[in-house]
Amino acid sequence: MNAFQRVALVNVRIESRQRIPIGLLTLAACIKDSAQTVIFDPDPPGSAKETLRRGEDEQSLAEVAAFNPDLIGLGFMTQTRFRAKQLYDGLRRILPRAKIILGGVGPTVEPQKTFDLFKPDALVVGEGEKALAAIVQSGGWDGVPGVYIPGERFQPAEVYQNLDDIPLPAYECMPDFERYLCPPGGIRGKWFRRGTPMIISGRGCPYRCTFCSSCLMFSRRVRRRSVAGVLQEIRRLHDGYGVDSVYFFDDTFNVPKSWVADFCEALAQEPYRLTWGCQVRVNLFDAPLGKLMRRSGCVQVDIGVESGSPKVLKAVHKDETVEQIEEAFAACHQAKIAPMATFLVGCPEETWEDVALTKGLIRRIKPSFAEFFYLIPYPGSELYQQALEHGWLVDNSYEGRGMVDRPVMRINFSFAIRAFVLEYLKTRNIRDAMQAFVHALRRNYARKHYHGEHDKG
Ligand code: B12
Ligand code: SF4
Repeated sequence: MNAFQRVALVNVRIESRQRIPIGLLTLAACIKDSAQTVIFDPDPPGSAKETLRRGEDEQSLAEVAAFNPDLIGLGFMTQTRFRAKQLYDGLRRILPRAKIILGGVGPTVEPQKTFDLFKPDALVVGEGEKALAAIVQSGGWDGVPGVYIPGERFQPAEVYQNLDDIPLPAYECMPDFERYLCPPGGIRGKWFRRGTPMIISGRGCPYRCTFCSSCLMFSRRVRRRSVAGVLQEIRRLHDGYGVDSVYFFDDTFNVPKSWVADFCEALAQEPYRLTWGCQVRVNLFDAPLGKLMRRSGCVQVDIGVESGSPKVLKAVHKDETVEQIEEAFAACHQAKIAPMATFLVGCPEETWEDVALTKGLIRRIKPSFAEFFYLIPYPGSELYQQALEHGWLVDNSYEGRGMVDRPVMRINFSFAIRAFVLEYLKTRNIRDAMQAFVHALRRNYARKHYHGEHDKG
């Protein structure tokens, strides 16, 4: 086969909010010297109405078709798979001669299922830089490590051991990159004239939270970029695009702590002023580090607290204690960094007593912002295996934002099962019964919360 000449990388997004697709930008950087490369980021349909959806997608698809690629790469997560399929079918229809390959977290954690659903020309498991470069240069995928072929022995993708060897994200491959720089940016409570682009300063996490599948992509071994390399990326955003804020989307920015200290020292010496945020683990965060971060421009840290119950923290293998959580939030307040806390509801073994412990913790740690999520067992995570083994899943569709708005696992509350049975007896319809089940969970959750608060007042 000849090398591919024109490559379209297509981002799969279900949120209307645009964040730079750093994975595709990095892939583009690795192939742009071998092939003309353009990244497309179609907006999700704004309305559920079929006609409108088709109309909107036709426009996005026509833009890809106008570029006339001979290779199309689609990247997606489990939760965006349904949207990926819509785009895939459309692209197959309007560009029947183009080859289409799939990659990203979704295909990586469930390669066979994804292959069966899409029937793509090829599917890449794991980090895609080296695999995609080899595919583009050779014009095919035979023998390329990382390419998954059903029934054949899988050879894992080759990865960059030194992340500094990966070229910087190719913003120039996105004709409309400016739209990601639209105010107000991505740090809560702040307004930035030029948005808040995201940076990844390392890959891999040594921890083993049961709800996380990150290690399947990046392994448990931490690889950090050099401080100089990260500063180079920031300088390019600052000097080239006028950016004055960034958000580090690393799984865990403060692993190891010493890297963060070096980074803050170096950033503070830079001629520009940068405002930034990141995600941290509490067991590796303290007041001296917080102050150092604040001095170099950090104004917000996101912390996955998950629960105030030691039992629940243990059940999800968080490897953190309630005391460490309290100390870390105190350190944030002392350093004048706004801590954002996220919590999980519906963890295995969680009871109302555990929820009460979480509420108590929230009152003590006083997060500046807080978000609550139902625990979702993503394929690839240990929790997913547990959920399958115990029959906890009540919704296995993984379709869209809906997944975060309702519990998808059976929670230990028998009233919901009762609602399910009653509805089923009434309608003989599993779907309706399922709906009654989740509504009962939500109603009960709201009721208990309301009464809990009310009783105390
Ligand atoms: C930043 C981020 C977001 C951003 C958006 C990112 C974006 N613009 O793409 C936001 C905040 C919007 C987000 C939202 C969600 N996210 Co998120 N997110 C991340 C995070 C922290 C970093 C992603 C990233 O940029 N990584 C760095 C780049 C280099 O890696 P990458 O994108 O995976 O790309 C590499 C490979 O995947 C591959 N690749 C990717 N695409 C393609 C395409 C081709 C053709 C090929 C060959 C290869 C390839 O090559 C790339 C380079 O090595 C990851 C965790 C993580 N460590 O990755 C979670 C993660 C991807 N998110 C996750 C989840 C669950 C979500 C949500 C569903 C959360 C929710 N419940 O609402 C939503 C989905 C909403 C949506 N997409 O519309 C899960 C996915 C689990 C799963 N099984 O799918 C992850 C893994 C977190 C976790 N630890 O569990 N997320
Ligand atoms: S949730 Fe975060 S800390 Fe836990 S294993 Fe995943 S990446 Fe690591």
